[in-house]
Amino acid sequence: MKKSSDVPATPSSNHSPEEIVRKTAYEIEFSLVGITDLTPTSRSKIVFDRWIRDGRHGDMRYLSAGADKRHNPALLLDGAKSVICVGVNYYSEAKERRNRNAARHGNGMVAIYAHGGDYHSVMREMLEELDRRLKESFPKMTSQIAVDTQPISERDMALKSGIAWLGKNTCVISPEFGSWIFLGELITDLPLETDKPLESLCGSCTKCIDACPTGALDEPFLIDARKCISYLTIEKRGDIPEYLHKPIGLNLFGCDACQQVCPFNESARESSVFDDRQQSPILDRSLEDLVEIGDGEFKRLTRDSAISRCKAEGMRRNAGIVAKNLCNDLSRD
Ligand code: B12
Ligand code: SF4
Ligand code: SF4
Repeated sequence: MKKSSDVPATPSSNHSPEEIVRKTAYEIEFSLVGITDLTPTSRSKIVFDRWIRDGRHGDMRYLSAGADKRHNPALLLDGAKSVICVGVNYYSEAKERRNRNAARHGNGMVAIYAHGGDYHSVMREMLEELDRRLKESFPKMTSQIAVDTQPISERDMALKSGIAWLGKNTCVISPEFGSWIFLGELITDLPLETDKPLESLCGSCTKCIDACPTGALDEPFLIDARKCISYLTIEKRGDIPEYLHKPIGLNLFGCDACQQVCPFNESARESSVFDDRQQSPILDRSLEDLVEIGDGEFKRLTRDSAISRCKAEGMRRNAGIVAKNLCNDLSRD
């Protein structure tokens, strides 16, 4: 464990460096902050290598690239010693309600993380602010920001830093906010005292496994992305295998099923950062429109939205599948 007295720069107050980090992060409205070092757990390495070897990552080849950095995140920053892990609560009841009512309005469901502005830019701006303010206290500090942008397991970092524990749905779950949290990291050369991991609280519960429409959670704590609706509707290019069309149901972009049933999300709190006033204009478009949406129109409507990730072609494909499922549902009623 690192000692605070090893910190190279003199902080501008009587607080310990760890206290300064925490206080600053909470002032910027991060919901969670924890500190860990850069050594990945051996379990994480074994799990990840097996996951790739078994082809469970599907076509996400970027995950197998950069394995050197993934297994040795110290390569990401010269002299890196600590990782400041942050989480931001993104839950919104209004966004969930919109999904519950989607079919009635001829729309598909969009995972709530993607309803508003792109979380990558929001988290990055918040991390830049954290970086800037910490450099006022530690002028010699060097750092590197990560939010989906670096070849590291952000969940593994969050687990090690004690801000959350691992659920069988593979999401990390915080005692205060459940699993509705985005993760980000500030990798730094500050030698900070590390926090302790939390125990998993799933116990004998299997609600997420039972609720997964496609059986993607075929092993507790491990996913087969090739069957996950989130992967199929966001990351996968080209056709989606026919046998998965029906289980996709009304999920137009992403999927929240394994989080919605989790008992630790029952007391979810409204996000103060990603509130329901922000909504991508593409959410107002009907399935009929989306089946035929043009490339330019899609680009315009998804500027600064995580929905841009599936590209116009993916959106047309997804809308076609959801429209077919909606039609089948209605003809059965
Ligand atoms: C690829 C990816 C996906 C893929 C694969 C998901 C998966 N479960 O692996 C797909 C497209 C399916 C996906 C979906 C979603 N994603 Co995603 N995704 C990522 C990304 C870019 C990489 C994840 C990865 O490397 N997966 C491979 C697996 C093997 O690794 P891992 O999940 O990191 O798990 C490690 C730890 O669990 C660790 N470990 C430690 N102790 C133990 C103990 C045991 C027993 C085991 C088994 C493992 C283990 O080992 C694992 C390997 O390193 C990360 C960002 C990042 N760079 O980390 C975001 C990320 C994981 N996604 C995120 C989100 C929000 C989502 C969705 C909720 C979005 C949605 N609603 O559609 C869904 C959730 C679906 C689900 N149940 O996972 C968040 C996670 C938030 C959270 N609270 O957990 C992240 C961190 C992005 C962010 N910056 O906030 N995602
Ligand atoms: S996101 Fe949906 S499809 Fe993927 S594991 Fe969770 S419930 Fe299953
Ligand atoms: S639904 Fe149950 S098994 Fe799944 S993550 Fe939540 S507590 Fe764990």
